[in-house]
Amino acid sequence: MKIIKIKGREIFDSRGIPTIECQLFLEDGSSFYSSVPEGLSRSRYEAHELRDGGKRLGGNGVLKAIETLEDVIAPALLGLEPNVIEMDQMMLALDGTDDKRKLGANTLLATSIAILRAQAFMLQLEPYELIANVCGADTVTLPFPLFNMISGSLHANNNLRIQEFLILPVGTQSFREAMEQAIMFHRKLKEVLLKHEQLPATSDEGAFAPALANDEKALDIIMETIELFKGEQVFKIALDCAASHFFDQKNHTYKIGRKKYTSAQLIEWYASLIEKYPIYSLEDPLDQDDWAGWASLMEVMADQVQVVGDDLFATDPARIWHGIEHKAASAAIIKPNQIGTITESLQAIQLCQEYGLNVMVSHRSGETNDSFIADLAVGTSAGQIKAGGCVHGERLAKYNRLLSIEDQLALSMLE
Ligand code: 2PG
Ligand code: MG
Repeated sequence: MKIIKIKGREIFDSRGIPTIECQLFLEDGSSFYSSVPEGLSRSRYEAHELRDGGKRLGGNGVLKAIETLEDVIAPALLGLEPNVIEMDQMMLALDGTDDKRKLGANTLLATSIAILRAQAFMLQLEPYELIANVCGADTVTLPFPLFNMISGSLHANNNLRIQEFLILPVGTQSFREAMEQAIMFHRKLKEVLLKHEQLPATSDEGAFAPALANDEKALDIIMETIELFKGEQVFKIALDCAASHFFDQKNHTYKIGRKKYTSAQLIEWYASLIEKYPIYSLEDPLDQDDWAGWASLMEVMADQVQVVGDDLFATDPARIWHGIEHKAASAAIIKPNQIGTITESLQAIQLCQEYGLNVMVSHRSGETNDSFIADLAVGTSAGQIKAGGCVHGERLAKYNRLLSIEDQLALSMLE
């Protein structure tokens, strides 16, 4: 079944910032939608995003990207059967740059996801099943979810330097059970925050954004909530430090409150947090270029916590490879819009899996209702996913898609 039309549309993401929606039509009249997210705390190494610039919508318009989609990409794909791997290669060749600056990672990813959906439909597969096929996998597993509960730093403009305080409902037997525990945690946390005279305002990611004095205070509030589940459910904590955003390039120091830390001092601070709180995972504990710092952090704490590279790797197989060679991390965040195509995201995941790095598929702070990352996490058996807090439709779109996939898989086991 051939592609007969590809249309782009400017829509708005969860923050009211323009983004691309792609609609791809097959000759039988069916059509497939996709839309793409945008991060706020971005890595320097992310692929280029096409934005209009100028005055309209604060320069964030994506009309140029849509023109590119319809006038440059579509003509190359029309009349062909959807095939995501082949078409990603064609688009990469059309772009021809090392950072996607010609066609834009946002344009490429929107097209790539719509092609995947059309191809899956043609083969009567779910998107996650097609991803598993492409990866040569016979089985798939649901990812373990990490739920964002408190936002700080760039995501909340408060005094917290750590960007995300996430919880993991450990020992849960299904995705649904994990989700239910997280929902209850969110409700209890709201009560605890109110008790501490904090407004229960939420951040873009659907986590709370309280005006707390410092990071330890946020951890104490999380611990107070964990205590309320004693005897019923155990929770662990994960932190996304997003340290590149409090790293001072000039002085090569990390700034937390009024204090300045060297890499070694910051590692000591993390070690003290790990000793005091049940921390399972540390994401971006150091700057995206501080490879030596990452390697020494790994030496000190790799057997105590998962060390996750997000800004460090930017979903780029070349940077992940560098990380593997230098033993810089034990896990990688995968955000397809950091790199631009599904094929490259799959390459990044496979590289991690081959060399023993854990994989955590992730949303962005600016999201749409597109739930592609849920299918990506299942189809690749990624192991972990983070898609924000327990409120806001664009976050729940991913979690709800996982609930639906979990049901489908349970049914297919019964057949
Ligand atoms: C992160 C992400 C998602 P952003 O740093 O992990 O939580 O934030 O999308 O703003 O880069
Ligand atoms: Mg991150």
